[in-house]
Amino acid sequence: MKKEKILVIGACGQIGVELTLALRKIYGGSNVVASDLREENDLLKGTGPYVSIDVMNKEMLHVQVIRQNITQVYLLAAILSATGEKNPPLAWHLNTQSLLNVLDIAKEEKLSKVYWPSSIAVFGPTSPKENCPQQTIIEPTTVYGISKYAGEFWCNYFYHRYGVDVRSIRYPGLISYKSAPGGGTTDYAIEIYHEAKEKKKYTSFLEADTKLPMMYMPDAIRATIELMEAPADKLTVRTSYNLAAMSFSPKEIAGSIQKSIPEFQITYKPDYRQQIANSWPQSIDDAQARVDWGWKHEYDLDKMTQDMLQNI
Ligand code: VAH
Repeated sequence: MKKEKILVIGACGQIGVELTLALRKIYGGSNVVASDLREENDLLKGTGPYVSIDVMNKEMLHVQVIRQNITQVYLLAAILSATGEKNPPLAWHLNTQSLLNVLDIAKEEKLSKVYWPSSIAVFGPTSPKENCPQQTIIEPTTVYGISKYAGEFWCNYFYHRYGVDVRSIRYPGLISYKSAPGGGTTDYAIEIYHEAKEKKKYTSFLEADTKLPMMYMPDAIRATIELMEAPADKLTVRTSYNLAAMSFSPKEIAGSIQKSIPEFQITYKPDYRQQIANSWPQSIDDAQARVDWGWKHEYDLDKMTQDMLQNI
């Protein structure tokens, strides 16, 4: 069997840092090439090869895939929901063209697998708010959601038309402490832990009762690897899998923090991100992921809060 050599594009982002470290533990540091436009993240230094790649330069990317004998690509580079609304054409172009560049190269070089994250941001105000199903009315109202939903169809197309084994997960909001968040609407759920420890207070840019689907990064990393290691014939979804762990509001995460920091105070000052959050479901039905590849989350809100406050 050909030795796997993985290229992670966007390796210095919120997901990329932890996913690169997890993949290096499994495949060996030298077999996971980390790449980004940014400076190498300190946590990655000394754990494996790093190369600066612009995923929008298809020719340069293609040369690197050949030169490094890459067999799998994880494409994590994207402009997220809040940042995307500040420059919709750029967000659409980067989020879709980067995927098409990778899928084309995967087809030409017969790569063994590709991973590309989608998001629950594909759902819009006409999708069911509670237990939003894998297949339902999907009318995204952010350019991030539009680009992710379009990308899901490209993944499905390249799988069925060209046999490219590309796999995808609709991540909920992801919370982590090892690397900075990337300009999303759910970033409040990361900021709140840092400010609770440093200042014992936080002003939320979402209203108190804004309930959203969320997940702790260790669960998201494990889900990604479990999906990529699942037998191809078990997978019935080639657009992108719904994935869920928990749902909570700013008021509820504040309550969880107050169990450890009783003096912590939260106030609310909603901004433009409130409208984005209002367009998304409050909870997700991930039954298909649980059936197809045995997905099961491990972190609930209080278990995540304890781990976050211990490690920040
Ligand atoms: C965002 N963190 O807020 C991302 C995520 C479900 C939201 O995709 O844009």
